Amino acid sequence: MTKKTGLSLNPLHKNEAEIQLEKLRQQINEHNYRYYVLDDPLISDAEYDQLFQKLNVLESEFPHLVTSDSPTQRVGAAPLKEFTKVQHEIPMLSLENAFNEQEIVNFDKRIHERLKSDAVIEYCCEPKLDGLAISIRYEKGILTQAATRGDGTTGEDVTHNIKTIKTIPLHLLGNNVPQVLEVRGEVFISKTGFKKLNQAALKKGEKIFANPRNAAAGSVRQLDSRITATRPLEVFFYGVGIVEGAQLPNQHSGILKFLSALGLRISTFLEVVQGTNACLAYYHKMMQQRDILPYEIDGVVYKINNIKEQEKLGFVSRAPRWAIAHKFPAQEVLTTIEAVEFQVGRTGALTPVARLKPVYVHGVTISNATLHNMDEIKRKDIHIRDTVMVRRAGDVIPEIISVVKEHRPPNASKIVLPKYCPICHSTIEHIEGEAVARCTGGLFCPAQRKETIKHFASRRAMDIEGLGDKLVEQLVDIKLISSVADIYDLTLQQLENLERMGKKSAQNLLEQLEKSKSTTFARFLYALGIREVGEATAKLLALHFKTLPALKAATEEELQSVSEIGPIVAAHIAHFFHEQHNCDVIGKLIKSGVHWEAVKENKHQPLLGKTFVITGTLPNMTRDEAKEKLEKLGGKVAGSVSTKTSYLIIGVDPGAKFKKAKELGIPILDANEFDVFLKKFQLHLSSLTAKSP
Ligand code: 9MJ
Repeated sequence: MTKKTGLSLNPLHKNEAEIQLEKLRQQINEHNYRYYVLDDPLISDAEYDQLFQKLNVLESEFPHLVTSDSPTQRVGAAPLKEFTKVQHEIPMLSLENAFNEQEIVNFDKRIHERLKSDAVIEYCCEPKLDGLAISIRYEKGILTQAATRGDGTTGEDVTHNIKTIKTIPLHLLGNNVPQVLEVRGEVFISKTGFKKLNQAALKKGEKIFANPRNAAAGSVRQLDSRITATRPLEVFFYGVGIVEGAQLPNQHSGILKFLSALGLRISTFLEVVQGTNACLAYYHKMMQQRDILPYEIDGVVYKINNIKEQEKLGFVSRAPRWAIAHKFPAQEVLTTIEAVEFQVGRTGALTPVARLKPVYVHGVTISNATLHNMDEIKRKDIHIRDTVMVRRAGDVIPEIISVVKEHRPPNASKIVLPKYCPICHSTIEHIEGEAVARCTGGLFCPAQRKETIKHFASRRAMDIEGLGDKLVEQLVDIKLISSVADIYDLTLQQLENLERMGKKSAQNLLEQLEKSKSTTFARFLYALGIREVGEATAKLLALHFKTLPALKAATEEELQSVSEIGPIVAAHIAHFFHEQHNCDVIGKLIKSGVHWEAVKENKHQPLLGKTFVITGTLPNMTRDEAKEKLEKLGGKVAGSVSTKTSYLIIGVDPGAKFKKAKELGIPILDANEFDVFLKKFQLHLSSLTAKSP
C-alpha cells in the first residue's frame, strides 16, 4: 500500500516508481554537477528544492527503492563506533616541498638527468590546497568507499562522511564510466565556510577551529556523519589510483579533464606550461590571487604532464619524483600585543607569552606568540600595546619579529618580570647573565608539579598511557596527587568519581599504572626530571653507574668522568640527589613497586660511533621504536642533520632534513632500505630485546 501525498502522482506501480525515481535522481545529479562542479546552475534554488522534495516523498513511499547513491543519502547516518582501516593498493603519495626558486630549478635538473633528456619539460600547474587528502572508489560509477590517506598505505574508511559532501558525486556522470575508478583529491573548507562555522561554534559556546585545515580534517574524521553533514566541506580532485576498464589519457591534464567529465570537481586554475620559468610565473600569479580566492592555498604544485615520463620517474619515500609543491613563504602580519603572561615550566623557567589581538593569517588564527625570555624582549624592545609584526611558519609557534615603533601608543607599557611566581607566589630568581628567570617554588609550585608529573608519565619516560596532561591538571587541582610518588596510590574509587571518567577508563588507567612500574633504569632517571638530564644523558648515567645507589653516591667529579657530562649537568645531578624530598619521592616510588632489570653491558654494538637522523613518518614503526632499535645497536639518534650524520632515515613526508642531507651528500635510507639495514643486525637485536637500557 502506498500513502497518498499532495506532491506525488501516486498510486504508482512499483516499476513506474522505479523509473520515476531514476529520472529524478539523474536530474538532481545533473543539477548538482552544474551547481557544484561547473558553478553554472540551470535552474533556480527553488526549482531544485522542488525536485529534491519530490524525490524525498517518492522514496518515503517506496523505501525499498532507496539506493545508496541517491542524492537523499547525504544527510548522515547513525554514528560509527570506530573507523575501519582501508589498505591503499596504490599508495597515496604526498609531495616534496620546495621553498625557493633554486629548488625548483634543481628539481627540473634532476628530472632532465633521470629522463636523460634535454627537451623542455611540460608541467601541469595546480594550486596547492591545504586540507585533507582522500581517495574515493567508484565501482560501475557508484561511490562505494572513501578513505583518508593515513600513512599513505593504510587509511581510515570515511565513506559515511564523504557521502555528505555535496561537491562529491555519489554517482558518476556520462556513458564513459570505468568499471573501477579511484580518485584522489583534497577535502577542504572555504574561507567563508570556515568563518560561518566558527561563528556558529562561538554562538553555541563550542570550541572554535584554529584554521580551515583543522576544521576540514576534524569534520571528515567524525564518527557521527550527521555532524559532518552540517560542515561546509568541498573537494578538488587531482589524481587517480586504481583504474579498471578504461584507457585514461596519457597526460595528467587530460586525466583531470576526464575526471571533470565524470562530474568530479577539478581546480579551475590548472595551467599546462613549458619549463620552469613558466612554472615560476604561475607561482607569482597565484600568489597575487591568493587573497581573492574563496579558499586557502599554501602554494602551487608542478607535475610532469606526460604520464609515461611520470611512470619512468616513479617515487621515492612516498613522494612522486614527478611532482613538487612550491610553497608560499612564511606569512607575516601586523597585530597588537594586548597583554603578556608568564608561563611556568617544569623546571620553574618563566616563558613570557604575548596575548595578541587575534589575526587570521592565510588559514590560521593567531592569538599568542612566544617572547622566549626577557633578553629577547629587551633586544626587540617589545612593549604591551605595541603594534608588532608576527610570523607564522609551518606548525611552529608564532614569533614576534619586530615592533612598529612609530605606532607605539602613549599608554604602551614596559614588560616587567614579575617578582613573584604568577602561580605559587614564590620569589622569582633571575641570575645575572642568564637568559632564563625561574620560580623558586620548586615542587611547592603547582605549575611545576603539574609539569613534573606530566613529564614523569610521558611516553618516553614512564609511558603511562591514559595519564594525559588534562587528567594530571585535574588530579593536582583537586589535590588527589601532589607529587609523582602519589600517582601509584590512586584508587579505582577515586578515579571513577572524576569528571569525564567512566569505570572502564578508571580500570584501564590502573592497569597502565601497574604496567608502567616495570621500566628501565634509564627511563626512570629521565622520568625524574632532573635538570639538564634528557633521555641521552639518562642512558649514559644508567650505563655508567648501573645502580641507583651507585649514582646517588657519585660525587660531581665522578659524574663528570662520564663522557658528555660537564660540570653544570654534574652539579644539577648531585644537587638533585642531595635534596631529601627527592630521595623520599624515589623511595616511595620504589616502595610502590617501580622496578627495572639490572643494566646489561652491551659488548657488541655494531653501530657504535654512527649517528642517525630520522625524518618523516615510518610506515612500519614509530620513530621512538626506530630510535630504540638503533640505540640498542650502539647508534646515536640526533635531531638535526649535519656533516656528522652517518645516515638519514626518511619516512613519509620528509621535511627540510631530507633536503639538507641531499645537499651534504649524506647516505639516505628510505623505509624499505632501513628495514633491510635493521634486518642485517636482526640476530644481534634479538639477543638484546629484553626491556633494559
Ligand atoms: C593539493 N594538496 O592541492 C597533490 N595537491 O599529487 C595537488 N596534492 C598531490 N596535487 C600527488 N594539487 C600527491 C599529492
